[in-house]
Amino acid sequence: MSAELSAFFRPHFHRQIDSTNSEARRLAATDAAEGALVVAEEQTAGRGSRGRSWSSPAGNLYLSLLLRPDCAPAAAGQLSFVAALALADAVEAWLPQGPRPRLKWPNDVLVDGRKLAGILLESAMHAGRVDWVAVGIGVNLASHPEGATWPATSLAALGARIEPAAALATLARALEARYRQWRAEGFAPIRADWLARTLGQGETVTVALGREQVTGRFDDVDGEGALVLALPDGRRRRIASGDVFFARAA
Ligand code: BT5
Repeated sequence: MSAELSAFFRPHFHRQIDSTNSEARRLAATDAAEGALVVAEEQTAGRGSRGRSWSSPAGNLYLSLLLRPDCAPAAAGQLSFVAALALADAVEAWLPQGPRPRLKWPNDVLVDGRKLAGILLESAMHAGRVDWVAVGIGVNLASHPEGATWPATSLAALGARIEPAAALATLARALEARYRQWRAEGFAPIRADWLARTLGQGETVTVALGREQVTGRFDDVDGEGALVLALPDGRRRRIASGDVFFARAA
């Protein structure tokens, strides 16, 4: 695969790999610079969050971008909102008409209530600062799995045929633009644009946190990207990571 990419990116293309995030982690260990971009046509061990797997047959897009934002650890999670928003920008370009992409906290991209893309952020710290962040993104272009926990979709199923190289060019542009915006202006405009596209704000949601489940009204996302729930007893609870389910169908 080859794609037109700006000078910000140093691409590493693979026909097949275990996981682009694992490769980004290996590159980070060899002191690769920010902008290293691992792209694979197919993954044999694509990963979701919390040990889940990501279905990764050929025909879809799998990439991981290595960033070195030199920020405090608490700010690193903001990059998953940067990535989700960039994906939404790209999906708007791929689907100029019809259903709009919507964002589900923390970083799923849904179209028609179905999951089109997933994001996996991994990072390492050094001396109290963020050393590197790998932003892993999978986009279902040609196919999507049936029977996933959350119903899935693909651009093909939505009527758009986009080749991986063309999808990569669009998404890379959007990622670079949103990352530069975050660096220059901070989290506030990212958070505002993300909230404008989110699903379920003001509604009752249930968040699965490992063995515990919390139900409350989705009030806000705070300055660090945590979900803020208003609980039935009037307390507010801040949640840093978990899986959100809506009371009504999305
Ligand atoms: C995610 O996890 O949504 C993050 C996925 C990140 C994948 C990219 S691909 C490039 C890079 N390299 C990697 O190894 N990973 C990243 P999570 O929210 O945990 O969702 C995983 C769950 O979604 C699974 O348990 C399935 O139920 C479902 N699923 C698996 N494959 C899917 C797919 N292709 N499309 C939609 N849903 C899927």
